Amino acid sequence: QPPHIAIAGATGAVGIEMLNCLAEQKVPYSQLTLLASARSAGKVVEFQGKELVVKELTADAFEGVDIALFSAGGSISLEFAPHAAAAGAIVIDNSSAFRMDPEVPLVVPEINPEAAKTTPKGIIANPNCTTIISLMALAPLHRAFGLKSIIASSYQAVSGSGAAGIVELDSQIQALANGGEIKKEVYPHQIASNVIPQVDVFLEGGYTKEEQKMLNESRKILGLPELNVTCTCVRVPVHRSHSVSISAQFEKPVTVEAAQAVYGEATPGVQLCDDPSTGLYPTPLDTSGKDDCLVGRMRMDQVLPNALALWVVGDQVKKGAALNAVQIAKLLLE
Ligand code: 2RA
Repeated sequence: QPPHIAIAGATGAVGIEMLNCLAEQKVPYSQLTLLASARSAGKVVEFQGKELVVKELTADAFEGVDIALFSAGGSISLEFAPHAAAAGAIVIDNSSAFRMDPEVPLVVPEINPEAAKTTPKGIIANPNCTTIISLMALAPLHRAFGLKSIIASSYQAVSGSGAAGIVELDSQIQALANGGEIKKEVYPHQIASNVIPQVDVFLEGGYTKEEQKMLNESRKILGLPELNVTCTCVRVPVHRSHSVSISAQFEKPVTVEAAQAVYGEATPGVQLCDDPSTGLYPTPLDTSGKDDCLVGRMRMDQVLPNALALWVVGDQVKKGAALNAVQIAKLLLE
């Protein structure tokens, strides 16, 4: 019997993409329940030739639901995910609410699928988009050479702030072109033709929450509690794809040729895109709307011993959020 699937946060950028990925990934379902705030309840969503009416997200909205995909922010997940689990659903939560909970697996299906089998709370956490995209490039290298440390800088699309981030960038581009007022509601500084070295709030010690996620989540997903990670997360005027510049140090001797050979059939979800002699390397426009992450600019790092410098790009809304969550659902159905 195909599952009854619910999407909590169904009218947000990620929620809408979850619907799209359910169709693209041909996930079978017997019933689809779309849940959102009272403000969005009653909206009609066209999907696979049917008209679905959005219902209000309430504690008792999960009756009979088998899989509940959440992408409505941490506070909504904290309040409603336990109700969904109590109603018998497996929750796949895209927020950060449960990611570091020792009883909640943090899963990227291509990297640690086995973790999805143990769900004492009935909740599986979807990692942060920047972590997913970085580890899609690094996990195959870790399996081959043993990852020791990560030094990263991210170039993050405005879609990471939801639809509001995209609207802010587009309205500022228009304002720059037509001399209108530059509205700053989502970001502390103008984002159009600018970059902002802050994603999420600052913590003690000067890192942001986003940068700390890269450290904490990479350790949990790879099962490397001693892994060293330092990261600077930057918001850039790009619509949908995150890019990450990485210097990664390894235990075993590594060469560029051996590292490039790692990608291919055995690494679904990430492909090599790397031939500087012909100008071949990935840019955000190459991955936007696509499933795969792309890796390029691979070279021996000139500072760190036995380390590779590389560049990875991936669609933040798809593999960074919605697609990864839907792939976890597919894993549960296998
Ligand atoms: C961002 N990774 O890019 C965060 C949340 N999606 O804003």
